[in-house]
Amino acid sequence: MKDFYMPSKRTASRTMNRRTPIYEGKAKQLFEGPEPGTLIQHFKDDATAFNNAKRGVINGKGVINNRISEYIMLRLNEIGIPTHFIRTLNMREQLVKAVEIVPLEVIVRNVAAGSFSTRFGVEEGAQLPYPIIEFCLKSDKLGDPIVAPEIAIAFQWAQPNELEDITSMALRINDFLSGLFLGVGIRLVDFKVEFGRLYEGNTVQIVLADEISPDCCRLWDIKTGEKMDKDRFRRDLGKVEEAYREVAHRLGVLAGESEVIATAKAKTKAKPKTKKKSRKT
Ligand code: ADP
Ligand code: AIR
Ligand code: ASP
Repeated sequence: MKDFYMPSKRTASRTMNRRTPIYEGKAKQLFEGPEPGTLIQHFKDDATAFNNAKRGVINGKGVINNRISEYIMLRLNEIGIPTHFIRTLNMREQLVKAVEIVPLEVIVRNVAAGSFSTRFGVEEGAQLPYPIIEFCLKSDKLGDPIVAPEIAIAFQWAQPNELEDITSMALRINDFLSGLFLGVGIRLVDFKVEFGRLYEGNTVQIVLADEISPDCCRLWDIKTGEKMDKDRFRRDLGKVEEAYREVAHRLGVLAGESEVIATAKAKTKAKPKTKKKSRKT
């Protein structure tokens, strides 16, 4: 007998597809948020490197990056860095404030690695005398070329005062994250962040946007020097999923694979709610 209350397949799929997609990126998707000025950021397992030249999937990456980025954005907010993060919605999604992205990738380096080592012939692992900031134009087509601040200002990609705000925030983020990772036995080698303009009433403010996760940081184990980030994927080093999970585990945001599986099962079973100990710090 047909269950009268069961929605038909058509109705169910219509309900599930109601969100308006805004943008499909390489690692994330953006959907229209529930309130004006908000977006839903969906973290995928897709991985790309070298500006889309290499493609693959890192199983569970989206879940882990969602958690790590939430944790870091919240901690940064506590020390006065304004961010786009509002709240986590589910395992792969977070609600964020919609911003106008400044089209620059802001890279902070503590230790020579990656393209820096290649460009200047400096051995990977050489400690830099102080943190070095590089700006790259956000353009996959052009291969994210490095831009001098003068060029960014000349082409109005950013105003001089915005570059000042971005630089000082990037250095504060670096100080804070270096300490945070050091505390869990990880060396923060370098990272990439993105900033955006948040328009509220008559004001516009530069805020940290996008994500901070092993996709956009170089993280090396202090004791062994082992890489715990996307370089494992870029360089075919293997144990990619394990490395991402280990970072999450050390930060205390994911107990382990069992939690991902348990949460997924709990969702499908829809058991009556029981009081659980909060994991939030
Ligand atoms: P890509 O665009 O390089 O493929 P992603 O797959 O990570 O990168 O897609 C996420 C996109 O969303 C990025 O282009 C990023 O600049 C943009 N973005 C991140 N946070 C916000 C935000 N709060 N408002 C608007 N756009 C954002
Ligand atoms: N990055 C740059 N573009 C995209 C990303 N994710 C990050 C890398 C690395 C830092 O920026 O993950 O942490 C410097 O990268 P590179 O390749 O310029 O050495
Ligand atoms: N994020 C860029 C890409 O997806 C660069 C990189 O991570 O290597 O290709």
